[in-house]
Amino acid sequence: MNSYKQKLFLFSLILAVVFFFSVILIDNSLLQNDLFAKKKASKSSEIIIDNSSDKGFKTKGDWESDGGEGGENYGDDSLWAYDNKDATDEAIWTPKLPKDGQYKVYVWYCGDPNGDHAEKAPYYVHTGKNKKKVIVNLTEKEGKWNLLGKFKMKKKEKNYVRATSCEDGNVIADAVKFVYVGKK
Ligand SMILES: [Ca+2]
Repeated sequence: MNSYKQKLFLFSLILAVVFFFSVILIDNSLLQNDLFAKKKASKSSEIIIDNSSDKGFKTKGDWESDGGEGGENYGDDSLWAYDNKDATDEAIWTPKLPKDGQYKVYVWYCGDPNGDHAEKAPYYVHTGKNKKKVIVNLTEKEGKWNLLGKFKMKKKEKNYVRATSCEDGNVIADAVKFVYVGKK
């Protein structure tokens, strides 16, 4: 082997070794992240219900998909209902709660590229026979979890979040999250 071939061989060998260890390191870190995510999810008892994929979601009246064009959607898309003073369109997110206790409830909604979303969108949190109305400004804080409040819930009772159309602008139905935060 002449010196050029030796150098080429050595160089290839080093590349192969570096590549081999990179693959192992990346694989291991993905595995760690996956394990961490699973551990975190089970510890916090978090339930997410999205319009596009989950059984706990249903609508009444007229809702249309934005096809993901609003941007900042949770999952593939969001639904929207035209402004309508009769509040005849409803979206309902019903969780299957693991246990009785306090839950923080969050809502996620997509972006507002046409500037026609409601600033005073009504979301109602129903807990058994009680109901709390929370007004949400859908023209800001899009594409993230926004807290509606902390609520005491019993798993045997009917607990759900309901959004209705309103005359202030378009209302969005995207995702809702329930996070168990303790017994009291
Ligand atoms: Ca969605």
